[in-house]
Amino acid sequence: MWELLMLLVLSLTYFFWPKLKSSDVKYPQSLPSLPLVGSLPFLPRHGEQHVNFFKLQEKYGPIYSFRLGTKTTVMVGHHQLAKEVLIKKGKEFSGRPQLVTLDILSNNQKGIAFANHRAWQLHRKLVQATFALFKDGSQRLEKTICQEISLMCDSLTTLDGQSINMFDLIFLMMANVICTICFNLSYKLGDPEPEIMQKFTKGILDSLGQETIVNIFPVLKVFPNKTLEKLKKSVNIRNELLIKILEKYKENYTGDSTTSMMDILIQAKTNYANSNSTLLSDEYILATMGDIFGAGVETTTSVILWIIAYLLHHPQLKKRIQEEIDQNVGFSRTPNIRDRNHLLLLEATIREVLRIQPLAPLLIPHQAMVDSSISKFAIDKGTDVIINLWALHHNDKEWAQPDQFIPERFLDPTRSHLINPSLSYLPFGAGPRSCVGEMLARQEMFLTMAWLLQKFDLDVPDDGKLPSLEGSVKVVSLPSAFKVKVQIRQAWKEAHAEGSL
Ligand code: STR
Repeated sequence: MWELLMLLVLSLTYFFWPKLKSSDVKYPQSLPSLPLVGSLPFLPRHGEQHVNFFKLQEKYGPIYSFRLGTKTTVMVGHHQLAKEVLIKKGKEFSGRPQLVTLDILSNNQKGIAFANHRAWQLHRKLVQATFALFKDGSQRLEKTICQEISLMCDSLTTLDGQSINMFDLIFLMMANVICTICFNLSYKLGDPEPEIMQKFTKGILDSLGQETIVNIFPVLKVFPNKTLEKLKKSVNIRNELLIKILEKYKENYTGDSTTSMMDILIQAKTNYANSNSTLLSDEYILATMGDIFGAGVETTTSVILWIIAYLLHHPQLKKRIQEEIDQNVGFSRTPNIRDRNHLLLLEATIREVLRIQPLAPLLIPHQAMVDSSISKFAIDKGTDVIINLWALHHNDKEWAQPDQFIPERFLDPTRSHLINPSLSYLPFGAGPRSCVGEMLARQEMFLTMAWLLQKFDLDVPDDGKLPSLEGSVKVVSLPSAFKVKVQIRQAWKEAHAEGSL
């Protein structure tokens, strides 16, 4: 109410006229636009944003723009244009827009995901250095992941035959992998910390998912706003927990070895003492930790639930993946990362889930750092550029029956190797802003599903209720809650009963 009132007052005092553009420069076609409110009245209000923006391509083509307040946003929905933005001109478009909500989350553009230049570059490098620690041939990443999956499988064994929502167990597992990488720390089922983590993550996602007009008219943030309050509260709870972990880590820190992201960040702070020290203050470290935690837990938890949801809809496919596991791995050992070369149907299924249900359907918005162009269109410095990944993944010229779930499209006709059926596929983005955790995520998805399907049958509960395949997008595409009937596989029981192991 306050917001609307203020809007009215503002519209009487201010007039934001669309920018006058010189006639010889060609800009992407724009949706209609009015003073002050811009294209807001012309944007569809119902349904999923990414689907609406995709539909607008029918009228406006694969690149078009709209105005909100004083800002111009360009929407890109074709892979060639998307790659020009993300890769070819990746540096020019590597900025991030400043939004009131994201400023709260990132403590004014600190961290990685929503940070702008200097902070982002340094912290991205340090996170990459952390992942390199786990890539050193010692298979540390694989061991960490497998240890957590093994604990999850133990918990599932005690629930044999029951229909459960697997969210809590998967969330705990993913949180533990990330906490091991960041702090050499993990939690047990029932510990208070994972519960706190679930709560603040939900609070952050719920409030980010809410359209809030302060992102368009930042002056309105001086008025009471429930969404912003909820976001601030959740971010504070997160920071309190992370500060506690950080302090404890520092107490025990000796500097003798480098095994976690905290070690890397503390060492960088010492090494760069003069030049970059403000960029490595506790506030910056906290923001990076928050990003890595949020990105590492929420995305992989959702994607595993999506994979399971699709398998419940396609029980024959699940059976075929299990046969593939039985033939290539058997029951005498657990799956490992080298099995990725053999469990092709499982790998194809993961790729297809990432296609049909991209985790970040609009990626994270980019911003032009300099005057630039996309194809023949001029893009002014400061313009926001959004890549509609959903449009890329659902383009019917690139994908046969794009709305159908067909994992086999990622296999050659003889089903003996994986293929890239289309260039219109960027589940982890691309270029300088691409996902830093891709390798971790791919290992987590593969190993979790291989272990689960080796030992368990995942079926629709006795009430016959199938999971919904329509998620809700709150930055990340989240599946609705659903139950799975978890049963230890007969074949697994028999193999173990024979004492053949
Ligand atoms: C999830 C909730 C949270 O507690 C913190 C974050 C910050 C990083 C975000 C993450 C979020 C959602 C998924 C993001 C990630 C950065 C990269 C990742 C947006 C909001 C993706 O692009 C999928």
